Amino acid sequence: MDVKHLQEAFDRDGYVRLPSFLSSDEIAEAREHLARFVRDIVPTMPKEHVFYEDKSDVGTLKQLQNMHELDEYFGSLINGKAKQLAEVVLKGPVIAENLQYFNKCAGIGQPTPAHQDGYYFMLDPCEAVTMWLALEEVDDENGCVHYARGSHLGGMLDHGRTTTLGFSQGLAEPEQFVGSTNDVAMHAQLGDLLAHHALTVHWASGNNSPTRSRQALGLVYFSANAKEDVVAREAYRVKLADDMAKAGKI
Ligand SMILES: O=C(O)CCC(=O)C(=O)O
Repeated sequence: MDVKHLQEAFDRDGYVRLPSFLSSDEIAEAREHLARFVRDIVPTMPKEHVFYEDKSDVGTLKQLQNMHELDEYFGSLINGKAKQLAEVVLKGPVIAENLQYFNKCAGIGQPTPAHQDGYYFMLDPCEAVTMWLALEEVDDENGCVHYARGSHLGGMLDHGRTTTLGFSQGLAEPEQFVGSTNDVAMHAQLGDLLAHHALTVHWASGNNSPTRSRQALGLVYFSANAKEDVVAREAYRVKLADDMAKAGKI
């Protein structure tokens, strides 16, 4: 790992890309554990941690939260070399906060609204990194992530409620980033890792492929320096779960 190069790129662009962070054998292993997790653990999870495009169809699973707390394999994944990378780009000790699954099902996977993760995290200072590990090939057709290069330098931006399950907050004015000269489409091969700062604006289109899914794992690390507004986060979590249940989405 070229520490200096990674830190410079992360500080300048707000993200880094690590090709082949996991080998194809390691990704095959992760996918086997994912299938086991979906079969054995998902049915026991709180409904606000499991999102489907259509909740009456278990084949449309789109997102899972906090997988590391429920399973040894995912617990060791979040505490392995990805955590070391988080300590490099954030330049200090980190706390492993969340391991998520992101899928966009073939043909029906919805767009991810433009947002900054820090808006959800409620940290002071806003020092955190999210990693996005491709479990398969990802491109424009199946909805790759886009980053707005350098957007982390502009501070926290206004957000508002969206109707997208799993991404309840979106930028109030995404137009200044989407399609701009700093809009970078992050095509990825299986095993590639993208890592972005909590202030980096990012989004994704829907999955327009009739046959290919778009699966990834998200690993979130907070800097040990960052203080969480635990009360505000919990109040938001409770309100959101209530809103989603009332809307019949979970
Ligand atoms: O997978 C996506 O579409 C978005 C993921 C995301 O927002 C994140 O990793 O922070």
